[in-house]
Amino acid sequence: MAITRRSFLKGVAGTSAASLIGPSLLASASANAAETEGTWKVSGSHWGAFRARVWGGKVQEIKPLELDKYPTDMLNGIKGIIYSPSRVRYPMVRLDWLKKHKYAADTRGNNRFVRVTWDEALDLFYRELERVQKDYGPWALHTGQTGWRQTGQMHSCNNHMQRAMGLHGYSVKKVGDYSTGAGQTILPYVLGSTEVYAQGTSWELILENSDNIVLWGNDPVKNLQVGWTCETHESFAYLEQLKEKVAKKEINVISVDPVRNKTARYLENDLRYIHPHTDVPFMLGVAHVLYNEDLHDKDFIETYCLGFEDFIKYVQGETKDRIEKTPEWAAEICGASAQEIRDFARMLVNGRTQILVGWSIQRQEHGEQPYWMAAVIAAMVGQIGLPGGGISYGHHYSGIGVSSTGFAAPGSFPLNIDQGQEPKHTNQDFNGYSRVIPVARWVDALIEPGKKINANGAVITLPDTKMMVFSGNNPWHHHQDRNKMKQAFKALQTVVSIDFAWTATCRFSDIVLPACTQFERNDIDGYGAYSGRGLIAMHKLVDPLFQSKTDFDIMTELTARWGRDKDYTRGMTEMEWVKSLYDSCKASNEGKFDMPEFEEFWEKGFLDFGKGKPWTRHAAFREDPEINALGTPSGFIEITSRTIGNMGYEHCQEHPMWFEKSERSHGGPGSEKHPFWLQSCHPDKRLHSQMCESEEFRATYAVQGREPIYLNPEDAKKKGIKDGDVVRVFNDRGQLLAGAVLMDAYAPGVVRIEEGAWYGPLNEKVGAIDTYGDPNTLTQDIPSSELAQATSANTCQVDIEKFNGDLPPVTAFGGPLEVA
Ligand SMILES: Nc1nc2c(c(=O)[nH]1)N[C@H]1C(S)=C(S)[C@@H](COP(=O)(O)OP(=O)(O)OC[C@H]3O[C@@H](n4cnc5c(=O)[nH]c(N)nc54)[C@H](O)[C@@H]3O)O[C@H]1N2
Ligand SMILES: Nc1nc2c(c(=O)[nH]1)N[C@H]1C(S)=C(S)[C@@H](COP(=O)(O)OP(=O)(O)OC[C@H]3O[C@@H](n4cnc5c(=O)[nH]c(N)nc54)[C@H](O)[C@@H]3O)O[C@H]1N2
Ligand SMILES: [Mo]
Repeated sequence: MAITRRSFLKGVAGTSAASLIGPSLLASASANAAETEGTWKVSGSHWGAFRARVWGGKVQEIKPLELDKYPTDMLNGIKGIIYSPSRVRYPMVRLDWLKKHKYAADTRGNNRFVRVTWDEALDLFYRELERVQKDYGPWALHTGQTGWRQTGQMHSCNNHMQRAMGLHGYSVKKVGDYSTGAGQTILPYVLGSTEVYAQGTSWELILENSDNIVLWGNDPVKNLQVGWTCETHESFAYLEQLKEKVAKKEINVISVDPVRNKTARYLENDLRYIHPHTDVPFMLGVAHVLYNEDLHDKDFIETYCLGFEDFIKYVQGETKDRIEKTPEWAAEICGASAQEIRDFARMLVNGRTQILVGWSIQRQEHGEQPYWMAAVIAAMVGQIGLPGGGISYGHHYSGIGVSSTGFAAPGSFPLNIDQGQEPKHTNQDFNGYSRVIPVARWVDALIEPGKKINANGAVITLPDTKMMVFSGNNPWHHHQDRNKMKQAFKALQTVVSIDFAWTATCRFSDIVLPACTQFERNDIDGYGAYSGRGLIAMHKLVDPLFQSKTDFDIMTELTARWGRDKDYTRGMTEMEWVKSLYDSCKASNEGKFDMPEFEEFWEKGFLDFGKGKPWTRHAAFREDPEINALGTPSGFIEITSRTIGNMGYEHCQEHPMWFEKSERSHGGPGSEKHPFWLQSCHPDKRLHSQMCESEEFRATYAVQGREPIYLNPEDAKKKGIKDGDVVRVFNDRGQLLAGAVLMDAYAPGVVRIEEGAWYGPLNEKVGAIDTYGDPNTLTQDIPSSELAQATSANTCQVDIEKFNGDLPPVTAFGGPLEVA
């Protein structure tokens, strides 16, 4: 998708011309002037380790560290983060909140802010913390949202905020996350651990032993570009070998996906297309074939599993629905033919088969079911615990599958207050409200405080939130249904955001504090989240820009307001903390890994411990299921779970089942009115909303300055839409503008807008069009089920039309409207 810089700039509003051609272009201009001058410094990031050339107080150039053989092109977006016109420059307070009475919640989001001094901003923040604790109590303050803070263990910013808040008083927290909410809740009942965050069978063993690999809703080539700590990209060496083996027909790879995704396009492997959200019917059809053709591993089920008999009655149509889950039944729903379902089932047992499941299919209504059902299929195949066989729920994430060296990574700045300390306010009376709530239910709490909901066997009472504090997360990207959020935010009295980018969350806040980026502070990070490949010294590249400060400095100054700054810092400076994290890490690896003194490490920039030893997941359990019992109630794989059955829920019962969705494409509910399924997969050229503010990098993929929507050329033709057109995407929840990109990789009826696109509402009113293209303008804010209460972002139907009106400018970028 080529797009000229001019037409890209045309779409951008809310920034002055100077800031547009501003720092990032200026930086590259001076780079030309001095191509070799300056100092090279090592640092690391979610996008990998790199060296940066710093000259004239500016970052001029970034190149991957030589250890990284498969760097992501997102490294090209980093400079644009530092020098973005969307940087938070000064402490800002919302005008109406400051000047009007009753917090002026009705105009929250109008983006009109006044500049204040650091002292004024922190005094206001402290005043509000005091007021909320005194007038209400700990239940009225919610500090629980977490997210993808930039890398670095010392400056892990959410920890800084939590520790500072903890020194003041108690507050409401969350359980679970947006990534794997449904998966991490169901799998402990089935396989005894969350599985999603567990190390998986090593790629070497998969390449050596697998005859078939199923990529189930899984796009590792796209998603392994980033890691939770500094990413090594070692997985890509294995994906490269896999590509060769696919070409030589040594391994049969099959993607089960409504989209020919980036991985399938890279590996050039087969695609088993199924309609969105119909994995469970497809899998039930497969189970029917395995059982009725006597292909399932009876010994494995007998030795390692519990509750197969009850489940198979459901498959055979002997339970209350009386429906036999034949391939013909499944074909009606999932769009694969009965023959294709039979072939797929027979393929699974033809040699060694490794099933690799992605996370998107559990970020949907009833997201627990495909996860449970995939485990049941793997159990029926009977290869769990064998190298190159069985099931994994993580091989697309943070280098899972790259063998571990056993290196113990450094710890972080403490999230909690130190032992023996107490907060200023010791009140722990939560007034009958729950002090921990499922992460994705906080907006429901704003709308229906006091409501009781079921969650994983417990009853939760949603608190009556008055104040929220956000740091290192962007809820106006990560949460669903913007118009519902706009309505809900009227219940809040005070919202505080600490960020370096003026995100939509800042726009909808009252007090905004400018943090600096990770490139403006010193830190230390593990290299390879699961492989334990080494250690990275994150050297500060430049001083904090504008009036920004490290989160550490911000919270030091805040806690000083109630005399607890020494407790917060333990009397240590930034570099003393970095060194102490290194020294504890050195101590815990004593005798195993040779680590030099801190100064030598810091000078060198990184430590490399090489490769780990190959390993097979679930092998110990397979070897001896009594001694190495799983963490499930029975110790076995629970195909039927009495514990879940006893909870008595409607949408998650005693074994995996097919439940119709509230919205579904291809003839499903809601598809007559809104025919297209909107998937909001993770972005290829961002980390969620991070890097969207990187102007030149965004221009490489934006269409007329808007976020792309990917759709099938035939669908586009029917709608009179051409490649490069601006389109309006809408449903009953909202509307947005996006730029059409036509691709055969998308099946008819399937469209994608990547999550993390910045929300740019035309104004603060409910229903206002989003001018840039945040998919969460359209998504549903409903729970997966009573079990996990997890986000269901992918259950979403929309319609599309060519936009023929006057194009409104993009309002997402460029910071607040500064009112004097
Ligand atoms: N529709 C839809 N929505 C989704 C998803 C989806 O698939 N579809 N996926 C969900 C998933 S899996 C996830 S993990 C979430 C991600 O949601 P988030 O983690 O909230 O997303 P990020 O964009 O990474 O937001 C991080 C924010 O922290 C700020 N930040 C980073 N480092 C620092 C720091 O050091 N200090 C301070 N003060 N601020 C910092 C960044 O500028 C950014 O604004 O989104 C969820 N939302
Ligand atoms: N580049 C990049 N990588 C990332 C991230 C990022 O922001 N950018 N974020 C990281 C984070 S926090 C997370 S949680 C992970 C997310 O990892 P995932 O949730 O696994 O990733 P997605 O890209 O959302 O979806 C993966 C695949 O699932 C398919 N899919 C979606 N719905 C269905 C369905 O109903 N059935 C089937 N069979 N397939 C379906 C999609 O078409 C896509 O090919 O990625 C991580 N990696
Ligand atoms: Mo995630």
